Amino acid sequence: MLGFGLLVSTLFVLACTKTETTHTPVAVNQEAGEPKQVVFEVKGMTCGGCEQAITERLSSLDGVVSVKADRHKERTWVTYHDPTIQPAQLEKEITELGYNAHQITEPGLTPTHSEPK
Ligand SMILES: [Cu+2]
Repeated sequence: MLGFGLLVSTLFVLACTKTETTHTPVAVNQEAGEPKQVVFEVKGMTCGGCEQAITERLSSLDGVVSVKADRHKERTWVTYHDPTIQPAQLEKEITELGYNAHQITEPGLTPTHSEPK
């Protein structure tokens, strides 16, 4: 009993000490990669249902963190975990739903009204 109590308190002290001393901000491997964002130009979305279809389809995929589809801007933004899923597969998924998707490299792009050129 005494030994057990001592052991528990020792562990408790050790745990406290450890929390106090290891306060160095070191990069932690939380997931298998940092979340990245990719933008697709998606043509063919005509209503809110289209946006929802794309959002639901991509959201159901492993490695996808968040999806935002905008039919007016003809864009779909996807936040994903890099090694788990690749932009090429995301593009393929959107295409399989019947839309014309192309990955574009314009980070932070938020056009107001984009007419087809
Ligand atoms: Cu629609």
